[in-house]
Amino acid sequence: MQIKFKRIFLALFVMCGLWLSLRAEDGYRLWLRYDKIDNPTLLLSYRKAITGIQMDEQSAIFASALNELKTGLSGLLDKEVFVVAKNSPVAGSLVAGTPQGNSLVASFTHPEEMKKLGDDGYLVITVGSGNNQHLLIAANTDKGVLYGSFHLLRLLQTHQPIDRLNICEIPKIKCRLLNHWDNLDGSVERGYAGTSLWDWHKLPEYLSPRYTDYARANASVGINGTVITNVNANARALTPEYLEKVAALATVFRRYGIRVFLTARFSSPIETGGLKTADPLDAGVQQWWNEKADEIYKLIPDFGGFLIKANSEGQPGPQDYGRNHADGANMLAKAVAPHGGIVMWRAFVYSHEVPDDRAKQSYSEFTPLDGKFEKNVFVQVKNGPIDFQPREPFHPLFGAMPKTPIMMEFQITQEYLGQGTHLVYLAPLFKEVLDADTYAKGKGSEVAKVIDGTLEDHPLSGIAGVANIGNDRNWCGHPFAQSNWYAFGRLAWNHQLSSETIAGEWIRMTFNNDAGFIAVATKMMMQSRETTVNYMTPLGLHHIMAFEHHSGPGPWSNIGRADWTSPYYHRADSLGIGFDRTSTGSSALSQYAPEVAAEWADLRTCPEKYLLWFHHLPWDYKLNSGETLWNGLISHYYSGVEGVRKMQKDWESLRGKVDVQRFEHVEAYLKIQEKEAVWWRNSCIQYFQQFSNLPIPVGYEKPEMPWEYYKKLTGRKILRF
Ligand code: GCV
Repeated sequence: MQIKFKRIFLALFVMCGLWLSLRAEDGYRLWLRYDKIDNPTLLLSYRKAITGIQMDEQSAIFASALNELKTGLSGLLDKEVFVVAKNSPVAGSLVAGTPQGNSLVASFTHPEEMKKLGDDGYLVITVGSGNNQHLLIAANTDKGVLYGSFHLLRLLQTHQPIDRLNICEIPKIKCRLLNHWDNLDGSVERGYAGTSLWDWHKLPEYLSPRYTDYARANASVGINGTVITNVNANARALTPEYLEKVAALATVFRRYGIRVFLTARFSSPIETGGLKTADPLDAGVQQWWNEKADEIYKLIPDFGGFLIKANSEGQPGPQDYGRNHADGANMLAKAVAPHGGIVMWRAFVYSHEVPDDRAKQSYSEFTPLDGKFEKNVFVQVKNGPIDFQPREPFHPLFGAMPKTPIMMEFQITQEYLGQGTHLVYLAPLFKEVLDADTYAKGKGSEVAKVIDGTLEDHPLSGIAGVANIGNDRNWCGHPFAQSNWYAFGRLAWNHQLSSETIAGEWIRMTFNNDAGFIAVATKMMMQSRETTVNYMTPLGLHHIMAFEHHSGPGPWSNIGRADWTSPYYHRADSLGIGFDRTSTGSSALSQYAPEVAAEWADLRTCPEKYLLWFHHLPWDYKLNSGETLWNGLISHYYSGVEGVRKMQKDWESLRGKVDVQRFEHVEAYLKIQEKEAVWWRNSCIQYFQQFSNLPIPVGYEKPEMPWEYYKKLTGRKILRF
């Protein structure tokens, strides 16, 4: 086993001056800004500590790490940081021997111990003693070194001490992927930050510098794969013309340890291959996919594999030929297996022709297939059983397919959470799901353990986030939406990190290290998701947004197939509101482990956040607060609006502590958010009032307009392409 590392060594100190930057910023640099450290004492100590970089080898990924260190350190320290030696025998001997003063490196210099770091893990440690101390970044692979380099830079960016480092990082999940819902025409399905980053028109010849910056940002949080095309796939993406373009992108991403994946349209053999069928059991079809895989791997030797949406929302799939999901997935899996590829087969399936509760259908279709998939197949499951709602209980498939590696699918883009203009920090949503106990193997069987593979000892483990990235100058539209990209990556690496820790890191790197600023901005972020749930879908309500665009309220939306309408989900009537999923209703609860089902079925133990998800309750039902359900619903909606107003005040208190450009950007968006929170509140409570026939309690501000007025608003409608 070869050990590769990079070494930064201590040297002289140089004086410096204070330089606080409040220059206008457009957000392009994300959390990798590397402005000069504005704390003079700290700057001096860092400058004293770090003078040069020594490395033992060269590869494309090493060059990326070196570049990042050079750019980052010279920006943060405001001085040139030299690479003083390459192929350093000194550095080599440090790792090969047992360096003094650090127990971690002592244990990890043993090859067997070093193996535990795997392909992506790394050490960032202080070795030696007295005047002969060094910072060492050690890993088994150049990718590990790259991740370690970003870690070291993060320490500096967030003003952490670096004198006695003892860091060992090993990611908990192996495949950490972004899923782009980007179409070949440049549009992005559910994208709110401009059009697609991928400029198909100019590829493969022109490689925009943004591709490198995108890869840097991903690598900085450990994301190691990207599916660059929409799950509602276009067969043309797999034609030679497009594969050449994909290969060009892959050359950029490879330098940052990122593998490229593509979505596969199941009917491709017919649409672009000229075959008569796409039946997965047909030998000609199988051969077509095998040859397609060979062709792709010739161009992209480290191609990751395919993501497939099949027999879902009108997409073609194996069921069109009387076959099942395993038949379809296995055909593709066999095609990529010889090349080391994987298949991610989505479990997001439901049909309005099936009379059963939509929340149950995916479990019903997939659990009988457990154990029937090839070894290189993941079943990719959305976090909840419906569709990326502001709050959902965890999907019942987590823990229900022990023989199959299950990949998590989160949505980073805010389709149902205010889209491009609402400040909603999603780490608390991600954590709520990851930390939920499935009881699949008794207490302590959290969703996180299902997906990191430890619950069932799966060698494959994966997590995907539907990207919120576009070609807007600041990448994600809302300046705070960048935090969701960041948080997804950090949790994919280590799902045990807290939402607060991640928010703190992101704020320090994206804005500044001022303690007062961090405290206020963290509070805003931490409360934002609950605030949004309150003004959109409190107490377990779900899927009551406008049918056409999902951006505004639409509890009245009642067009098209039943399972796309709001009344299907809220079931409000004169007797009460909510979806009965207990044994007296759809019995969806029976799909969970008995402990979970019992807790949620019993009104005394069901958390109120899931109340109307699982129960249809009378308007005068008594909540824990002592209020009636009707009054409680109203107080949640009003507190949601108040929460946004509080965010506005908090942000106002930060005026002058952040550059004007980003300050005003956020200020303007908070104004929109407040307006839309009022829109949600007024329309939902008045709409439901028709059923409850109860008054809005005194003391609350009166809705300005009747719900029919709000019904006519189209929201920030973005056409679905
Ligand atoms: C990519 C929801 C979204 C669709 C999305 C689909 C899916 O229905 O509204 O835009 O399609 O989920 O995840 O496949």
